[in-house]
Amino acid sequence: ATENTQQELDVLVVGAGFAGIYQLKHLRDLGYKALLVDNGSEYGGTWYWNRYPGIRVDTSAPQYQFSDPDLRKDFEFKQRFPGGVEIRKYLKHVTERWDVRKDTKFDTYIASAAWDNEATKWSATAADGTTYRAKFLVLCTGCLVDEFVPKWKDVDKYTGQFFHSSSWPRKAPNFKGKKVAVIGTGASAVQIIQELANAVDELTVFQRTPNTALPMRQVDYDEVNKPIPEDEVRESLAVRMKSFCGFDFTFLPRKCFEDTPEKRLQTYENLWKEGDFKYWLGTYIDTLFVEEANRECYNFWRDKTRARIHDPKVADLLAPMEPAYAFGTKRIPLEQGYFEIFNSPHVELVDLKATPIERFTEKGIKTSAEEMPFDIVIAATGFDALTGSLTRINLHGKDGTLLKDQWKDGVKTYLGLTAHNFPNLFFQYGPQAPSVLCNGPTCAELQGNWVIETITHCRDHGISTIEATEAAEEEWRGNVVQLAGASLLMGTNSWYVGANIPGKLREPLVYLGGVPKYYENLNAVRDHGYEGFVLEGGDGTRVS
Ligand code: NA7
Repeated sequence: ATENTQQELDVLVVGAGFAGIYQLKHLRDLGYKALLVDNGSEYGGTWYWNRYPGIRVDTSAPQYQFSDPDLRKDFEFKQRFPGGVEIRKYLKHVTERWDVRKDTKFDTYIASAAWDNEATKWSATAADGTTYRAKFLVLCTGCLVDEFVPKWKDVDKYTGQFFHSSSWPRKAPNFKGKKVAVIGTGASAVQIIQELANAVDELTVFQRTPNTALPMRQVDYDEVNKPIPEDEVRESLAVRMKSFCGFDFTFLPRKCFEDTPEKRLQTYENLWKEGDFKYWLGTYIDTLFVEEANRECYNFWRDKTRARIHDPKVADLLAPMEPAYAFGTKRIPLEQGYFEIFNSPHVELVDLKATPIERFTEKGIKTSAEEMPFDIVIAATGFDALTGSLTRINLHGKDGTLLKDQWKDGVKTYLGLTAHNFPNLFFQYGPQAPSVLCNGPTCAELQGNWVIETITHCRDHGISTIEATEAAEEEWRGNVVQLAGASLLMGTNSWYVGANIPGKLREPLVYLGGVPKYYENLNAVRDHGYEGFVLEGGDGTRVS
């Protein structure tokens, strides 16, 4: 074991998913001494940890990749929406091509990091005692990482198998002949339920809030359905900074009621047929902002979905006549035959609003209505999204304050990338950025390029520290709050507003101005000499 060893670096990058891999490759190309560390034992981040059956990306393959055309010369996705195994293969290919392994250290959890005022460096300590001293710390720690398992009474007394969707046992459980429960109906649950429905004897799904899952429209690429040709892929990647959520499509340039009812119906039908997130993020521009427009969108979804469910009582739970919340204000899962599963006699849907879980028992779950035995219980109950992976690290700022304490009365960031009191620290996919409303690779590159440019600006101008001002943070937070307040998002209990974690402050955690506006903001800050930051030279003199 290494004990108290020390490594001097220009940049320490934490987290070996898309964002971290991109950072390492490009920082190294510019001559920085950079190291990438990760708690896991391989590349992948989310795709390393999440191993449940059916795991798949809800973004189509041409969009879910880096833009570097060289990477496509000898790699081709086999499905429109690739599964976890294929994504890990892709990342293996990328990391080999970019030759990043020699500067990556796995099985390394950074539990704490502190800013050293004198040395103007970060000092990060791994669980094994190694200290990394780096001029810059870049956290690419993901936005859906810190697992949330509700504190059910007596869960420790349950003797069957129990695990969170994101901690799927590496030795896959045998589901044959088993009675299995899935708690939750978010994107993870949908994918798990679709796989387990055919593998288990009996499946019980515990639903608290209905989702509004949309048809994925998967395509297996083969001789008939050929993969998208390279020139089209290039074109589609070229437009993603112009799309609200970083895809090759965006909201329609018109409002819902600007179309006649006939035209609207046709528009909905077309989007519906295309699959992907188009019915959510490629529809009328006012859908997430205006109640009546939102309701139109919900009604079409509801009618399409109810037609797939045989029992009207089950349909009332899965796709109620009155929406449980505004359409699209919770992350919409993409599905493949999800709703039909509930027509099977061996699948049961439990409505947790009517019959909540009271406690666990030795054999299973006791709701207010009955006790139900299970061999396996899966909690697909989500994550402490956006802030969890940052606040769980003991990050000490300039004055020693922990980031989690600094944020206890509300998250404050500048540009969703930096925080006052934390010089030379950048975080990606964090709060107050497009993050979960941005295609992952798009934002890995967008934010990643900006961070790399900024670090390079400092190097080229003899700047040793760059720190956001409190005023800039206030203004950015105001901006985030205002944008979210104009939308329907704040009215829904979702992890976009921190409402899924008991005790977590309810506040907008996502920047709702869209990718193009965000991109503009980042560029403007750079072009105006890093407005909103204090930059200091090596001798402590203020550069700007
Ligand atoms: P999500 O989207 O947070 O879904 C969690 C689900 O678990 C959701 O249906 C919740 O219902 C449910 N939940 C949470 N707490 C409870 C309790 N206490 N009792 C019953 N049900 C509960 O997480 P996912 O893992 O599905 O998806 C996360 C992201 O990963 C996804 O967006 C993709 O980007 C990949 P609720 O709606 O809160 O009533």
